[in-house]
Amino acid sequence: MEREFGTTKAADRSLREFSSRKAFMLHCMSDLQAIANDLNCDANVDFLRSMKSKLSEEGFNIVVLGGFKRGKSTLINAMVGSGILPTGVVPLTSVITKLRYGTKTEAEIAFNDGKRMIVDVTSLNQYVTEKGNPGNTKNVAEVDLHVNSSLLGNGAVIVDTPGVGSSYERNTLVTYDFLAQVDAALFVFGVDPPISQMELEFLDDIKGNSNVMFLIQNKIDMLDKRESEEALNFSRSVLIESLKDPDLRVFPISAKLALEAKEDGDDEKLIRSGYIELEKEVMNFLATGKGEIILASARKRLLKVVSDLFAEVGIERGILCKPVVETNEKIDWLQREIQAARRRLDEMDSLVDSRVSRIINQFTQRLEEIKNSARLTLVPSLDAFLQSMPETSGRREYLEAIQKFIAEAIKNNYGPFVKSANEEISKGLRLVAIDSSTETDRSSENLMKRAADVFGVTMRPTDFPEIVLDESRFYFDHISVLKCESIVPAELPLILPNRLYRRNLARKARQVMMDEIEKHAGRIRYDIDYRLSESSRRLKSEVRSRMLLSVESMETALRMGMESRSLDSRIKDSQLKDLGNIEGRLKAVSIKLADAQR
Ligand SMILES: Nc1nc2c(ncn2[C@@H]2O[C@H](COP(=O)(O)OP(=O)(O)OP(=O)(O)O)[C@@H](O)[C@H]2O)c(=O)[nH]1
Ligand SMILES: [Mg+2]
Repeated sequence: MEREFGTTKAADRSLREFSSRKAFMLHCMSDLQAIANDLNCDANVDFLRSMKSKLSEEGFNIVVLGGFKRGKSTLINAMVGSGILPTGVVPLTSVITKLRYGTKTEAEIAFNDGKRMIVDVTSLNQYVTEKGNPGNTKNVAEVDLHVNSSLLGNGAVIVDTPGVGSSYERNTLVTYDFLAQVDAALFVFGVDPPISQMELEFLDDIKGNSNVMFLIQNKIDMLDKRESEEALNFSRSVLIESLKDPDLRVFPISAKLALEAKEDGDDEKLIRSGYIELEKEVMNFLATGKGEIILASARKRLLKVVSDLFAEVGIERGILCKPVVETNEKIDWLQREIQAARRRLDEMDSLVDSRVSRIINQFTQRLEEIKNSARLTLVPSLDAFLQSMPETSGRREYLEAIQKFIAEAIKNNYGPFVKSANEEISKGLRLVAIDSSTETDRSSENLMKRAADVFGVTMRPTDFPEIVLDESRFYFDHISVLKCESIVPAELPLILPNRLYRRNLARKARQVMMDEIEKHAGRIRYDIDYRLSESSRRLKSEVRSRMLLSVESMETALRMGMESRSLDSRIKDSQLKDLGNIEGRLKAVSIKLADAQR
């Protein structure tokens, strides 16, 4: 039998609770899907189907990052309680490896050409390690490792990344590329050395990309108690200084001891390893942060479907019960209202478009100003820097200093703008989203209330859920500052006398500085434009689909009601009974959903 790998109980609880609440929501969705199906409301059936598949895939990406050989893969092994990932003393992991839940433990290799292949975990090192797959000659895109662990079963996906800063430059790039998909990042560093400049730079680069960063000092078993306290104090103070966060927490752990403890079922050792605290914090953060948002948004969407379906039942019943002449007028009225609601949607689209282009213009204008002032100030400051360099410094040193100067100048020039643009654009977009959602929800609610009134449907105020705002749909992908290109010295003949060499290099450096100013502004402008347009497209389609759901369920009610009017009274009676039945099922789901909030 396949073995199940465990997590600690306390840490597991929060995620387990998330996963059982998620299962409950999925259950409600299936109930509603069956009801919508019985009401012939295809739009709601499709909506519920896609919502179900989205929610069942919803989980948390926990990504383990850090310098090479710090114990990232060992930590993941400790998390799932099994030495499944290859670990070792030479730089090893070279491919992104995702650990997902599976009843059977096996590895699925995805290649760059789209092919996939299942292999036994014992041959994993043939694909994910530098030794088995040097320079990724096997063209592996990533590896999905299916593991039967309760932590993964409850929705976590743990990602192992190649260590940054190893002699394999490509591995560092693989890791940078992956950062956009992170829910929680675990940053692992060691005790000896406690934390290096390279690690601080990496942290500085990635800090804007992840929701939260857990800082982990691994390998504390290599030191005695006093030494490990010293190491912890040292790295904490360096990190506070560098990340400008006086309250940051560092988790001292031994991944090696934690893994041994889990494998041997040794609780005392597990406590000693410091691992339990870390796991508890990470799981709590995920379940109460992202998890709450996912569940609350699912619940609100379901309440909206419930209210649409209630109205549908009521309208259909209204048409069936009342005399034809009386209902004809009502039907005409509702049809006109539905047309008007569709027109309001188009107006809403253009309103969102114009507000988003105003944001784009505002920021591109500010960017243009920053670029222009950089052109006036950065070259003179480069010249001043060049003048200050001592004549005695070597050519290589000279070149490196210039490159560093340009990179710093560009980062300082655009960095603060990018940071504030990210914050302000996210805020601005949120406002647009709130306004357009509120407006659409209000007009759909009004339409429904009046239709209910006209057709004599009794609806309680709670049948109209509050605004549904799905934050994840219109989030804004943050922009970042690119790395600078190097000055290529090859064009400068080395035989040039020093003074001439320097003069030529200075000229080239000025050119590179000007090019970098342009290039960065262009890239940032493109990013603002592209990402905002993407967010606005997502927002419009979200708002539209919500309104259309209400409109389409009313149209179905009208169609079904009218089709049944001409039927003989016995069939009509039986249809009315069916509608009563459906209404009862709907009530049951709405009570279940109301309970879910408690
Ligand atoms: N003493 C001690 N050794 C550890 C600990 N965690 C990991 N190691 C050792 O450190 C070495 C590197 O561990 P890995 O887990 O392969 O490190 P990694 O960060 O995944 O390395 P790359 O994939 O190459 O970036 C191995 O020899 C591990 O046994 C620990 O807590 N204590
Ligand atoms: Mg590794």
